[in-house]
Amino acid sequence: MAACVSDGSVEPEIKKAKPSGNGNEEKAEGPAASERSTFNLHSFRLERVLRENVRDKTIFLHGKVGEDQGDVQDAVIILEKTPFQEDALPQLLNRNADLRLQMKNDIYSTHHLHPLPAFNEIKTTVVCPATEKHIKKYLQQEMYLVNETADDYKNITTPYLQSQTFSVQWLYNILEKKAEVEQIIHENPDPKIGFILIPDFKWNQKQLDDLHLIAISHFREVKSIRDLTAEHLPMLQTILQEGQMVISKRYNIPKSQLRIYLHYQPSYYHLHVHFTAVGHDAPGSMVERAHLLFNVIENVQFDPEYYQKRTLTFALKADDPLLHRFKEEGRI
Ligand code: DD3
Repeated sequence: MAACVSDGSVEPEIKKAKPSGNGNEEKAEGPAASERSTFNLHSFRLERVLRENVRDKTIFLHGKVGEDQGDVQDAVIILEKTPFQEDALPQLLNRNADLRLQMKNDIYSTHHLHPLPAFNEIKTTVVCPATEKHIKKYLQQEMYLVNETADDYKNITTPYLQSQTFSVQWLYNILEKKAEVEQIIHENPDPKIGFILIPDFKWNQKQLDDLHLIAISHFREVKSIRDLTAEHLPMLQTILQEGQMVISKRYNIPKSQLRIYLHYQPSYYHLHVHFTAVGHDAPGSMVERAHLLFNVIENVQFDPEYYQKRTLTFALKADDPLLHRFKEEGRI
């Protein structure tokens, strides 16, 4: 059995936690069978902290799993403290709440509140087995801006992308209904202009403030905005209009409060569009990465070869192989 997956046979049958009532009754309960993790945290041995962000309250860890089974694999674990949920406040402020005084001075005092486990969730994302690329992706590094001309794209970026194997299996699993089926918010099944709208897993879907959905095109031939031409306009317009409509209906967020954009460079080379709440600073909404879908459509209408001709600017990490290629070519 792979080190990344547990056999699930060790834990006894346990009941589902119900975070309701006074919040004190679920102490002895655990997760439902369907919620039991397929990843063994106890077999994870921490190697190093890749990155930590005190503001986001996230930490990115690299470690090994399966050392006891002689089947060692790398794993990346991302831990993130979750936002407060208004409907859980009664449980947090419960009269039996465990509140410990830290300091008192005049009218001011500070305390430590120890909520029940069910109200003290940590969002945990696991990549296992993780490749060297995954590990590097999360390493804190210096960034460099690159102005990629049309020639650079042809002579530097394209050969680099062709030499790499960027797996988008997880994304094909979504398109082929092999994973996250119950997460799908909307689908237009047309193979040319259709797409699937699904919550990005960075969003825990518990508050709308940090709404983040992704539209993944059924069409597989567009790697990034560099490939977009007039023939893709129907697809782009469908994603924009249907995405806005579905989100306004389901989440009651008007299109004027959605930031709808594509990344260049993207983190995976299959056309996808981000839909985020305009008040939320989603990672990757900086000027050197985000391209608003509305503007992308207009640019292609203005010139069908806009994205083949224009210089596009983006940031790369110090040890990104693509940055090294730009340096070798004397472009940085
Ligand atoms: C990814 C970008 C990609 C590591 C990490 C994330 N939303 C996903 C697999 C399934 C998903 C996503 C790659 C990977 Cl932490 C490597 O993101 C995903 N499912 N962003 C959803 N719904």
